[in-house]
Amino acid sequence: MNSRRRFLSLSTLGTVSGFSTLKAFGQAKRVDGPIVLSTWNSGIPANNRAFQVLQEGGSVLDCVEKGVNVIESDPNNRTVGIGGFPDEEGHVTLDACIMDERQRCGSVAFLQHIENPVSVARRIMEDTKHVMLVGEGALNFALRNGFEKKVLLTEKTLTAWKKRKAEAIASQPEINVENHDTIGLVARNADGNLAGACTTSGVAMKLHGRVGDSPIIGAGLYVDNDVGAAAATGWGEAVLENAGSAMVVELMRHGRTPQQACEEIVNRIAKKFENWRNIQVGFIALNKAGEIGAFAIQSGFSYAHHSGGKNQLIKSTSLLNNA
Ligand code: SD4
Repeated sequence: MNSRRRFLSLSTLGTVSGFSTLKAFGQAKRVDGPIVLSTWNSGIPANNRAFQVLQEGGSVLDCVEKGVNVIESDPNNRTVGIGGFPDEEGHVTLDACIMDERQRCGSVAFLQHIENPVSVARRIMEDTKHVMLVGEGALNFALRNGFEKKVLLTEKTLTAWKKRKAEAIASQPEINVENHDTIGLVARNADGNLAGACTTSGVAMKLHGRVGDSPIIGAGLYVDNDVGAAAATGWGEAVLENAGSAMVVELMRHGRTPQQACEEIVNRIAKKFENWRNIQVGFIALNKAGEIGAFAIQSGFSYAHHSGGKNQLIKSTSLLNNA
């Protein structure tokens, strides 16, 4: 089926499940072909891998998983997987989730010793009747399913952690780009199907046991194959309080473009979160038609967009202009 006919048939399907798909995409500027969209500078290598998976015939679920795996396995990334910054007690604890075009989702939180938490989340989604496992239960599940137990704290990260500990720097809202690298990645394959993944070690120096927005379906990530997908980065508490990613998708369902939806939810967070001027929160969004959007509270948020054969790093617009 050519892509135009494929898109039309998907739109028709959308009308079966409700009025909103046509309403949302009647005006949309349709973009053909696979699209991968992800957060921050590390989105570039993640997108490259994700796109390669699609080219090799992988599913859109494989694409989002393998894309973020690259960043989880990069010891130089301080906010995801191996090399991730520890909590205030010195433990690296990871949060991740994944969601596919069939509305299935999997999630892990407060998981230690496993390099690729998003792959554990996928196994939970595919091999159990549950969505989310946490802590020791998640670790035991991973070990039972062949994941290797690893030391995630690298020498470099340990040195940085000791310095912060000595300076008594507790977890605090961080707005600098160097402190954010959580990867949220959403994709649409050539058939028009959507999936997403999100993975992080969370905010540095968090309380032991703290879980952020990233593994929470609807907060750090949300995918609705009739509508679109969104992912969040930044101060997770503000995203959690506003069910951020689900709200972005819901606004797209009701006709907002991805850009309008991201802007509206960032504005809502700014209105409701008292300390909003001192935090960063950013969203990326992709709709079924292939349009994208991104918006953040602070300047400095970047995202990577792979479409039409090009993988580009783009500076997001923001509510505050404090570059
Ligand atoms: C969290 N949202 O744990 C994550 C942190 C993050 O870029 O996105 N950093 O709150």
